[in-house]
Amino acid sequence: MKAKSPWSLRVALAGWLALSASAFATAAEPVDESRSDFRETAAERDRRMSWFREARFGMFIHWGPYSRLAGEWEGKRTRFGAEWIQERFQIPASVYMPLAQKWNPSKYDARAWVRRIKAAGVRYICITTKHHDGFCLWPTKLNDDWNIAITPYGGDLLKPLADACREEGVKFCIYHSVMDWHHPDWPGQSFNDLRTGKPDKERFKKDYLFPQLKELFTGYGEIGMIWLDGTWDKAWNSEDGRELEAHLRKLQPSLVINNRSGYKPPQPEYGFAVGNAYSYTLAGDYISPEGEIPPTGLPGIDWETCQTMQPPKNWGYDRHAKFRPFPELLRELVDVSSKGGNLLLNIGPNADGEIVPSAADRLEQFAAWMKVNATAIHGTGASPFSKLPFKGRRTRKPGKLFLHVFEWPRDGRLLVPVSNKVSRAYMLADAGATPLAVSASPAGATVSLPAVAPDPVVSVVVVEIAGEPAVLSR
Ligand code: FHN
Repeated sequence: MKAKSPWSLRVALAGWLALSASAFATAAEPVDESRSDFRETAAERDRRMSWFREARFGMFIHWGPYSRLAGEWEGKRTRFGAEWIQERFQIPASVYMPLAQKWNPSKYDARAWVRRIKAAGVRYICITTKHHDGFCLWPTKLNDDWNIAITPYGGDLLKPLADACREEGVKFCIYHSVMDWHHPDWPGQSFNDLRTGKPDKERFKKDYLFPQLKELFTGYGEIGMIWLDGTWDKAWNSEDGRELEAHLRKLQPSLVINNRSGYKPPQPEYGFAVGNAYSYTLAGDYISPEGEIPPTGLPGIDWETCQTMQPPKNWGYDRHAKFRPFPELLRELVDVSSKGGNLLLNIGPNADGEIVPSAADRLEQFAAWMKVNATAIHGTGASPFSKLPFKGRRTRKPGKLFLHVFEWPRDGRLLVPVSNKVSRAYMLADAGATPLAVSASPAGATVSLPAVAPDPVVSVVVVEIAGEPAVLSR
């Protein structure tokens, strides 16, 4: 696809915003009542989205009966998508169900999970309530054979997490797959060799999907965001997605909804090549690029890159797959933040309910970095620069630029291409904020750096300026 100027994206976006007038109508704009009775002004939307935009860093949790298999079935490996193992090896329900019936996450300690994840600087947790295999992590009343109540654990895996999130001040969010390989009425791909009768989509929506969502939105306190998924099956269409969004808006008007309900209004061209077009669908409240980061920020569009720690695309725990190195994960968080997006980084707990050591280790490294540098991530805005004369990224807050330096300049000098007067510059890691020397030139402000970078992966230089950054084109 020929790269288009950001201008074309803005024009297309204006069209999309006008089309979705019913989502955030101002008094003057007409409202398309057919879509839903959900109405909000742009200011109300900004207030509803504010926690999400401030957060910058969320944690995805993929957990289910597939975690018992951990990417291996009868000696064969999935290679990717450990949570898709039932599909990879075409395991019928009659064989897969006894697996779940033995699942006992006896070491599950939701409070310990949340504390460890919160320490890593994560502001919201999004757990799979039900993935494609249809297994429900809560004791739903809407099926009696495919939920946590049928396991030796017997309790509710969601409630302790929702409670711990609330007590620790972390937003509780949920992932919910529409696609359901188990339910007899799901009209798409199924592995339920035990089901009888003919699938019926309307019955699936009215008697299962919608009432289950009501269970979740009335039984676990306020839910920050829902991460819908599994709506690419041709059995599910845009009108189904619109209905699903409208149902959710009625259940909780404050909810943030991702873009994967299946609803697909007319789409803009982004002006750059995307890997997974489904994840870039412009719908709901934000787009969810999967395993990829937009090349530039997307002004006017809320977005969140979701990413695994165990490539390629292992969201459920895979006992064999390697974990991505921490430096790569941290620089990804910085890159996403510098472009005004969020990172939803995934962990796959093991069958016993433990955060496996390799994941725990990376959370600890995030915690150590965030303890010093969190202010350069949380609540920051996108960088005002299109490119920088050093290897790194930049985020900003009013009156402050945070320069995240990946490679420490050999000459010890950091050029900041702004014409603003710099009132102060210092290392964020320096508790005493010892002022660094700054010299002005037509190219911008040059900061003299300490001889050694305070952090081996990302060191943050704070540059305080008056007013909006006046960027010097490079
Ligand atoms: O098929 C799922 C996959 O298992 C995983 O949940 C990811 C997370 O972004 N979403 C779907 C693939 O796009």
